[in-house]
Amino acid sequence: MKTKTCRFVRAVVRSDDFPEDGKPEIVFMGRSNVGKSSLINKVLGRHGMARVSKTPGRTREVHYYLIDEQFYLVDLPGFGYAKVSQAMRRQWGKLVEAYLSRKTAIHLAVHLVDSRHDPTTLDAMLRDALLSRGLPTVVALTKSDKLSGSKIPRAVSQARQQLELPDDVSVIATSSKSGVGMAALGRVLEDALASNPGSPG
Ligand SMILES: Nc1nc2c(ncn2[C@@H]2O[C@H](COP(=O)(O)OP(=O)(O)OP(=O)(O)O)[C@@H](O)[C@H]2O)c(=O)[nH]1
Ligand SMILES: [Mg+2]
Repeated sequence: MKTKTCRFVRAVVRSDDFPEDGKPEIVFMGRSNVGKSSLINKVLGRHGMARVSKTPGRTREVHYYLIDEQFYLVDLPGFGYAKVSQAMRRQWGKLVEAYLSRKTAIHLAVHLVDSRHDPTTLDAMLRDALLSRGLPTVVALTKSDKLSGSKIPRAVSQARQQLELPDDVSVIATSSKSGVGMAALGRVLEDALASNPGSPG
């Protein structure tokens, strides 16, 4: 997607610290190390904007990037990293719960799933959390550069089946390395920004 300016504005650790300026938000969610920060950078065309981790489970805060002074891209901390303590898991759950409850601001949730692996129980829980709130959702299969071409369509239909996605949720194969899927994802983001959250179409 074409953007002019992009800046990091806030790292939220407390549920009462989310921006309340009414600007639209597009949130990137998925398990730790799935490629959230990389995808944000790639879709913005800004290398190094969102921090890409060398060790998984790094991003512990909700990171807000303000794009063209108009809308936020939100990098949510990843779930499912084994080395995180129970207490941190609970804290993560609370923060995500509080984040998702602010329905009106969220125009789109991008749910990232690794294209090489089956969705996990946590992915199913995230899908439930998004769909039960009626949040517009798109599933991005990440790291598709690691699959041979013929395996990509299969991964897309498998993810759709295994996550039992309704027809209005698209599944897009992406790669932050090769750029595959960025045009399609960019279009979904632009459409979401142009729509009112909660209203069909
Ligand atoms: N081959 C390949 N590697 C990728 C791709 N996207 C991300 N990676 C790698 O996967 C690792 C994790 O990427 P991040 O973007 O930091 O993932 P994240 O989901 O933000 O991770 P956390 O913030 O720790 O939850 C890094 O080593 C990236 O270089 C991709 O499309 N292709
Ligand atoms: Mg990250």
